[in-house]
Order: sequence, then structure tokens, then C-alpha cells
Amino acid sequence: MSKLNYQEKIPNNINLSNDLSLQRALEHWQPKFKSWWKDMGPDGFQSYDVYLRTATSVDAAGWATYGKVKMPEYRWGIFLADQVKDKKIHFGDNIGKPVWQQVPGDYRSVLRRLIVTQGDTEPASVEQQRMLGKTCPSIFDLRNLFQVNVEEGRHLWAMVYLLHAYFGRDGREEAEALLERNSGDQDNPRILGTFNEPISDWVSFFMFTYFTDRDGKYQLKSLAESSFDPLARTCQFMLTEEAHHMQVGESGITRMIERTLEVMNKLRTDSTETIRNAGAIDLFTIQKYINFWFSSSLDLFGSEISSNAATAFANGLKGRPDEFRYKNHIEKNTFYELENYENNKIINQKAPMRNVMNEITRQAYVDDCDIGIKRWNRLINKHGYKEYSLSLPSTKFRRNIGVWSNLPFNTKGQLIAENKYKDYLSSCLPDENDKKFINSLMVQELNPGKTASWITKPRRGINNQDIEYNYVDLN
Ligand code: BYC
Repeated sequence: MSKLNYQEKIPNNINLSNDLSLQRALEHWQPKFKSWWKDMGPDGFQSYDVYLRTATSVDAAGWATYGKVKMPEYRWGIFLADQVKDKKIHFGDNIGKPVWQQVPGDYRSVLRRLIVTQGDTEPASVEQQRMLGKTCPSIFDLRNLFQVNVEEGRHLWAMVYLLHAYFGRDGREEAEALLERNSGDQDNPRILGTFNEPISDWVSFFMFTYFTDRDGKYQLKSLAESSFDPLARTCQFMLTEEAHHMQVGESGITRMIERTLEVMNKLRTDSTETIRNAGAIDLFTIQKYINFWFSSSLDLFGSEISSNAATAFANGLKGRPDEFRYKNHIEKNTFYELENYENNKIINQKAPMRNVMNEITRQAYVDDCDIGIKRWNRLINKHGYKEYSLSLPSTKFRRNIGVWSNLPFNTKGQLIAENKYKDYLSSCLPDENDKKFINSLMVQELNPGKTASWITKPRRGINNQDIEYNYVDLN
């Protein structure tokens, strides 16, 4: 079991003190990270004690140690899952050879691109969420926001470690650039689309943590299969933390729906106006937010048919999530049937399996997203509203990347007239009115144990603490 060296400036389980030049490079980057955190991290609350979990080792007992800490003093560390002895490459053309402890020259730039793309999303999400503390529905939710934020910061550290340790000078330059791009910046935006979308209300935050963090889960699972062992081990440990982020999303949306149903039952109404006047969010509006964040997150998997994905699989850089579940790990002359769009028609096509890895990962993601939808529909049903249900829009709807990009598909996956599309889109995505209404609900609630009108209380506290516990010390 690897133990954390807690005495060092940068907590780690990689024997950092034995590698002075790496230690120096990271210590050089650390103040830049801290200054980025101060400028672009959570606005306000930086001087308050927050009940946070910190990783102190990578085993089950130590990865979640709870205590009050001021966010700028959070111990952002570097942790890799334990190394497996004699591990072999388990997919692609290099199958059976030992995994790589160093970056093979041929794959250097592709690997660096993957790590930079992954790394870029982490600080991006912190930037997107930076103003949310001002409108938190409860102190419990405020703490969860900060937990997510500090861990995304740690995930940035994880990628920066790989860049510094394995990519020399260009890795160090990329690490600097990760702090220079900013979410939504006109001149120097974040790399992937979703990470430039504003998250200015908590409905978007819960949707983001449900849908976009789940993309993170699937991308990390793919990278956790990598033949570049330090990357695989880094991502394995990141996945442990990622699970909590998705749980924040799922429970947040559940609590929001619960409040809506309570209001519908109490007032015996399904009128949007009446529900809104009672301070809850009608199911139609919730569906619009699902439509927005799900469709945006689908783009993060890349094109349905991708030569990048084929190369990454063939070379063993990026596998399928849970690669062990598949029978064939080489997929050389195998094919996959999928839909494509040619000459204004949807056609069925067979494509080489290696080229459709993005689509296979996306499908696994869609199935996972659907689990929450089914659960929410059971809740709606239980409250007696059998005629209502939430759903995931079609994977063809509102796409900007891949086969379906910029085509006028409706949420059911049917093509509609081009000239009707703009109006259609505004009818099924949050419009200005919806956003205005949602913003009107976003009132900060800081009394321990109290919760804003639009969401129910959490069922359980954090780490067996009471719901009323003072998760953020405001004194
Ligand atoms: N927006 O062959 P293609 C997370 C680019 S989230 C803008 O279709 P490929 C987290 C692509 O870069 C997980 N550009 O796709 C969640 C390429 O550009 P170049 C993040 C896009 O390469 C919440 C071109 O289009 N992890 O962790 O097979 C909070 C053609 O690419 C987009 C990763 O991203 C887009 N949506 O796959 C915090 C994993 N999609 O090279 C964190 C690492 C594609 O032609 N990244 N493009 O200039 C990858 O594995 C791959 O880069 C992608 C794309 C899956 C993103």
C-alpha cells in the first residue's frame, strides 16, 4: 500500500522527494496554481473553514479523510493507484507486451494531447462554477460545491504531474497554458465546448455534475485502460473522487423534482404558472435543462467515426471503458453497424470497430445517464403523475460534433424543417424567461439546516454528520 508523504509541500505517493528536478518543477508551478485558484476559484468563502475530505492515501481507509480546512490551504496532492507488477498491455496492436513506464517517442504528441485535453476540463469546471456560492440553496450544498471544486483542482494537479514528469519542456509549457486558458474567454477559451458554457445557477450545476461529470467518468475509464501506466494509475484514482461529483448531481436533481412533486400534490395542480408561483420548478423546465446539458455533453465524446479514436485504440493509448467486458481486445477486422448521414439521408453503415470507439463509449454513457432518468420517473409515478415523464433527448439532437452536427433534429431524433428549427430549439431549451425564473429562485440560504424553497432537504449529511451540521464555518 502506498502511503502519502504528508510532510512535503506537495502531498504525494510517488516518492517525489527522490526526484529533485520534478519536485522543483512542480514547486515552481504550485504558486501559479494558487494564484489561479485565488483569481478564478470560488468567489468569496476563501477564508472560511469548510468541511472537506482530503485524500491521505489511495487505499479504502485513507482516500477520504474529513476535516475543516480553508480552501486555499487544501492539500492538493498527487496520487496514483498502486502499481501492478508485470502488468501487460491488454488491448490493441501491442497486446501482451509490458505496459510503458515512459512515453514511447512515437506516441508522444498524441498522448500529450489526450492529457492536455483531459487536464483542461478540470480547471474549466472550477471557473464555470465560481459564482455559485453566492446563491447556494443550503450550507450542505455549498460544502458539496467546494468539495467538487477542490477535487477538480486536484485532478488538474494529476494531469500536470504527468506533463511535468514525462513530457519535458513542452509538458511544462502545456502545464502553464492550462492556467492561462479560461472558460468562456473570447480569445483563449477552454478546449472542449461544454466547458465554455456558463453555469450561473444551481439547476445547471446539478445537471453539469450529473451529465458532464459522467462524461468525465467514461473518459477517465477509457484512459484508465491506457498502456501508459502512469496515466492509467492516475485516472484509476481520479475515478474514486469523480463518483461523489455525479452523486451530487443525481441527488440534487432528485431533491429538486421531489419539491416540485410536493407542490403539485399540495396544490393539486400541474400548471406551470402555479408551480412556479409556489417557488418550485415545473417538470417542463427541468426537461429543458436535461435537453441542454445532455446534448452538450454528448459532443465531448468526439465524432461517431474517428480516425483519432482508431489510432488511440490500435496503439493502446486509450481503451474502451471496462475493456475487460469485451471478448475481442484487438478488433482488427471487426465492424460495427451504426447510423450515418449521407446525401440528406440517414443510412445504416458498417464501420471498422476501431473507428467507432467514441460511439461505443458514448452509448455506454447514454445507458448510464438513463438510470437516473428511470429513477426520477419512478418518483414522479409514485406521486401519482403517471402522465408525466422525463427523458433523454435523442443523441442526434443539437449536436455540434460528429455525424449529426448542425442538423435540425428534434428531441425524438426526427429531422424537422430547417426554417422551423430555430423556434423549435428555443421551445425545448431554457429560454430567457426560464432563466429569469430560475435566477429568481437562486437566493442564498446560509442558515445551517435550512434549505431554499425549490429543493428538498438532503436525506443524509456528509460522513455521518447531521444535515444541520455547520458544513461551512461562517464566523
Ligand atoms: N468540443 O476525431 P474527433 C471531465 C475536437 S470530462 C470541441 O471527433 P477524438 C470533467 C477534437 O479535439 C472528460 N472540440 O474526436 C467533467 C479534435 O480536434 P483536433 C474530458 C472537440 O479526437 C466535469 C477534433 O474535434 N476528457 O473529465 O476521437 C468536470 C476531431 O476529433 C470536441 C477527455 O476529453 C468538443 N466537444 O476525441 C471536470 C479525454 N470533441 O485534434 C472534468 C481526453 C472533439 O482535430 N480527450 N473535438 O484539433 C479525448 O479522448 C479526445 O480528445 C476526445 C475527442 C474524446 C475529446
